[in-house]
Amino acid sequence: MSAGNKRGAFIVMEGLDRSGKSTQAARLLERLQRADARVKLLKFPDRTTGIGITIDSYLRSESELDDRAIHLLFSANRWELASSIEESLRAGSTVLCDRYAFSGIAFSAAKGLPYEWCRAPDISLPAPDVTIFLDITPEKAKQRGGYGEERYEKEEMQRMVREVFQRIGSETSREQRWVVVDAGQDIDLVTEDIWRIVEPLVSGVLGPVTRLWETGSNTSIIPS
Ligand code: DGP
Repeated sequence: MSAGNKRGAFIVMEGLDRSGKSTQAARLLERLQRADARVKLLKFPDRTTGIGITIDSYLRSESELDDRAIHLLFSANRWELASSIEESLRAGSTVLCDRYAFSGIAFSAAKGLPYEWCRAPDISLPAPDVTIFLDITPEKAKQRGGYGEERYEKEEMQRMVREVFQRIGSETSREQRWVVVDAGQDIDLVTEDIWRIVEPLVSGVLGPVTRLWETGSNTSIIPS
């Protein structure tokens, strides 16, 4: 990270189940480390916290919960880590996040909950500087190993999730960039496409951390 008043970049990766997100996040982490960036990799849901353990049990179909209740728990799981994300960014670390609030909207709206209601609990979370959407057809994703092990890994569900992701992308502001990468192509080409997007951010970002979907002030969620 070069001097000046730059902070770390906040990079989010989103996509359907089996889109290759976790593999690409691991590759990107390694590359950022090789580029000498201080970097923190997070994954949502974070299944290690108290809330995360409840989410994990729900995803494995070991417990049942009302659709709205589980939606709010996914959001609370992000809020649990919001101030530590902001602190890391301010301290100059790049934060790389495997899934974020966009998954929150996509998966719950795909179940039939109203889009605006789904977005509401995540308003004011730290906003990514770029969101990389790994786009793959549900047909192609299904052909990859492991599909079908968890609650949402069904082709029809994934088709609706993809449609909501496309709506989110079309509504994302220019400042909060949404970049689509073809995740159906060769794995190394996906890695290269991602690196081209991320490389300019490795040296840090000017300006404060912004908030998701806020219309008013950019007040920090942690005291300065
Ligand atoms: P992963 O660990 O990336 O395989 O994600 C687990 C599953 O949880 C996956 O099917 C996507 C889904 N998911 C992730 N975040 C959210 C969320 O905020 N809300 C809902 N309803 N589902 C989510």
